[in-house]
Amino acid sequence: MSSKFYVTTPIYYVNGEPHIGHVYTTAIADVLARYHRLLGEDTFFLTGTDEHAAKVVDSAAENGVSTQEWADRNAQAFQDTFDRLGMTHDDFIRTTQDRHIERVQSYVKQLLDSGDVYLGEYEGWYDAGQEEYVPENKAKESDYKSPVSDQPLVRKTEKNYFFKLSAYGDALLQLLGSGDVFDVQPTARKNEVLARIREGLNDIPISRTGSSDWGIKVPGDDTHTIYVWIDALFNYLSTVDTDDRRKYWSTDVHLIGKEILWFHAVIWPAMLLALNKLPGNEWIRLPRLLYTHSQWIAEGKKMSKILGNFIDLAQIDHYAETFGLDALRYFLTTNGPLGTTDSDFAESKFIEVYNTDLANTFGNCFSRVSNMTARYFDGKLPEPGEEPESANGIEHDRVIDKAVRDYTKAMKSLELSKAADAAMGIVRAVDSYIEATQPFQLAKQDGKLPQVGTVLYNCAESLRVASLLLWPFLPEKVQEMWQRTGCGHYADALADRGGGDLDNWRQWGQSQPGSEIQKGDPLFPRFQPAKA
Ligand code: ME8
Repeated sequence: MSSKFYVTTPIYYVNGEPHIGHVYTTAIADVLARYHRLLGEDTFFLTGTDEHAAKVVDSAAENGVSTQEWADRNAQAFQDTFDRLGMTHDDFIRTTQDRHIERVQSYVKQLLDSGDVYLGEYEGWYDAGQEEYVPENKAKESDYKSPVSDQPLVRKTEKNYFFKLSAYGDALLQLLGSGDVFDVQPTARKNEVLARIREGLNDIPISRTGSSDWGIKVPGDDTHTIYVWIDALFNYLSTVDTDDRRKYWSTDVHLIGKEILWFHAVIWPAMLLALNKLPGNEWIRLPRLLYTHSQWIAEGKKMSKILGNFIDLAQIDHYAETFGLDALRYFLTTNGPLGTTDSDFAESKFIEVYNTDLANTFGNCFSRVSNMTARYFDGKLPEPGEEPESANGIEHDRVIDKAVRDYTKAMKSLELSKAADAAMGIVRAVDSYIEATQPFQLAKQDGKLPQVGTVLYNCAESLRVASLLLWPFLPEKVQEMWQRTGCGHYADALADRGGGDLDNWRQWGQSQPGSEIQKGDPLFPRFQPAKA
C-alpha cells in the first residue's frame, strides 16, 4: 500500500433531518474516497453530526422531547440516510460522544496552559441562527440583519474565553499565499479569505455562559461551555487521535459548503498551529486542502420550505427509488455546485442527464455488447484477432491511456464532472467503433465472424476499463456489470482496505476470452416521463 488519504465532510447539525445539501457533500466525499481506494491508498472517510448547537436545544423543545433524544433521533436519521444511499464512510462522529468530548477538553486545556486561550470580555453583533458573531462592518452592510436568515442581529456582551487568533494572521497569510502546505480552493474563495485576513484578525470568543447545559464544559470552569463551532471543528482531529488512526492525519481534503469557509480556512488552521507548537504535538500538522463548494438551488430558486421546492429526505428517497441510487449519486456529483457557481436541482435536468449519460451511453453500450456476444458467440467472450478494415487503425489502448490521464488529472483537482466525462469518453469511443465496424453486418458475411469477435473483445475490454473509472460514481451498477462479466474479483478486492489497483487493472488485454458475458436487464432503463 503506497500512501494514505483522509477526506472529511462537515459534521451536520441535528436540529432537523438531512436534506440534499448534506447528501451532496457526503456523496462527493464518497466518490473521492472510492477513487482513492481504487488506487489502493489507505483511505479514511469521515462524516458525522454536530450536536451541541443551541438550535438543537430549541428544535427539541419545539418538538416536545429532550435535547438528547432529539439529537439521537436526527443523528440516526443521518446515519440511516447515508447507509441507505451506500455511503462508505469509515466512521461517523457525533460530538456528544465521550471520545470526542474528552479530546476537545484536552485540546482546550492545552491551549489554556499555553496562553493561546485566555479569559476576557466580548461585545458584538450576534447571529443567533448561525451561532456566530458578525463583524461590525458586515453587520452594518446587512442593516444589522443576519446575512443568512434575515433575522435581526442581537447586541450581546459576554465574559468569554478567547482564542488568540490575532497571533496567527501573518502565518496564515504566508501559508495560504503559497498554498504549498495548506491550500483553499477554488482560488476565488482563497482570495476572499486572504483579503479578509489582511483586514486584520481579532481574538475570538470560544466559550459561552448561560442557561443551557448543552455543550462541552471549558476544562476547569464549569460556568463556561465551549462554543459549538470550536467543539465541532475539532471533530476532524479527535476522531483520528488514537494510536491506530493518527497515521491518517492530516486531512488531505476537507469538503465544505461556502457558508462555513471562514471557520475552516482561518480559525481551524490557527487552532492547529497553536496546538502544533506544543511539545508532543508535532504530528498535528495543517490540513492539505480545504475545498469549498457552492449551493444547490431547486427549480431555479433558493431552496425553501415555504416555496415548496425544498429537496428534503422524502424527495431524495423518491429520486433514489425512481431512478436508482447510482443515478442520484451521478447527477449530484457530476452536475453539482463544485466550483463557485450554484447548481439547479431540476427534475427535467435530472431526467436529461439520466437518459443521456446513463441510459443511452453507458447502459446502452453495455447492452449492445452483451447482446451481440450472446447472439454470435453464445455469451462467451470471443478471442481477439484481426481488426476489420473499417476500424481504420484505431488503437484502443491509446484511447484508454488518454481517458485515464484526463480522469486522473480531473480527480486530483476535484473536477468530478470532467472525470466522469473522461470515463464516458471511453464508452462513446466504443459506440463510434461499433458504428464504424458494423459487427452486425459483418456477421452476415462469410468468414467474417473472427473479425466480429475482435470487435466484441475490444468493446468488452474498453468497457471493462470504463467501468473501473466509473465505479466511484456508479458503484451499484458497475458491480452488477462486474458480476455479469466475470469481474467480481474487483468488488472483492475493493472491499479490502488498500486492495484497489487501478494502475494494474486498467492495463489493456486482461479480459479472458471464453469468459461468460451475461446479457440481462438494461443497467439503466430509459426513463419516459408519464404523460400528463
Ligand atoms: O454548517 N447546497 O452544518 P449544516 C449544497 N454544523 N450543500 C449544502 C446546502 C445546499 N443548499 N445546504 C447545506 C453546519 N449544504 C455545521 C458544520 S463543520 C465542523 C460544522 C451542506 O447542517 C454543505 O456541505 O448547516 C454545508 O457546508 C453543510 O451542508 C452545512 O450543514
